[in-house]
Amino acid sequence: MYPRSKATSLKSRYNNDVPKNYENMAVVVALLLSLMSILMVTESTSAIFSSSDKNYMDKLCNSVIVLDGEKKPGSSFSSTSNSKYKPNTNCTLTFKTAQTTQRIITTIEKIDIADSNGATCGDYIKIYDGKFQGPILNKNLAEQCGSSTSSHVSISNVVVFHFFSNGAKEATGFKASVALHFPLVQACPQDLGVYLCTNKNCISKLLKCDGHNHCGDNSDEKICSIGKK
Ligand SMILES: [Ca+2]
Repeated sequence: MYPRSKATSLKSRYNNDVPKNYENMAVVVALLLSLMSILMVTESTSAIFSSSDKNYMDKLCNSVIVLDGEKKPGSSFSSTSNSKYKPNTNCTLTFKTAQTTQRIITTIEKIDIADSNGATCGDYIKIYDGKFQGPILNKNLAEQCGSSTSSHVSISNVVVFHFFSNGAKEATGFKASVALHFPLVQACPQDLGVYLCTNKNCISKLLKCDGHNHCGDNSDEKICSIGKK
């Protein structure tokens, strides 16, 4: 038998240890739960953005896609999933910002549209600012067919891509990206979840290092950690 003082001390240690163990377990469970939630968020975020590689304009004709700072701050798409676009295509794809103060950066990342003859494009991609057949964002005709890439920032909060091909020559088409630009976010600080491009466009940090030129000058894809594009 232990002396009373020692027994009391053991008992008191036992009594103290039990809640501590539960406390520790609770901390571990809380950590596991928060880790799971982080993993789930990461997974759903990457799911949103990896799916952008599967966006094809010929499957999205007449769609309207809303860009939202938290859920969908940008996207990218190709003209077609086929090796060449089809003749006689007449297709529009509209992007709108969730908030009217936001603007849209449009970037033609790659372009191979056949059937151009100097300033005349048989097939073309036109980008309208505001509404279909409104002001043209990519005004330079050379940027609407042929092989010149380009980037523009909208004046309104709506852009409409219009892809047209006639019945003659076809080619591989184009790859484009769009990104929300936040002109009202002062200095575009990273701690607000945004990224200041070299060309001063302010995009969501989520669009950095995902393999698509969202800034327009590709600065969001230039300094990336190993293993990322
Ligand atoms: Ca990007």
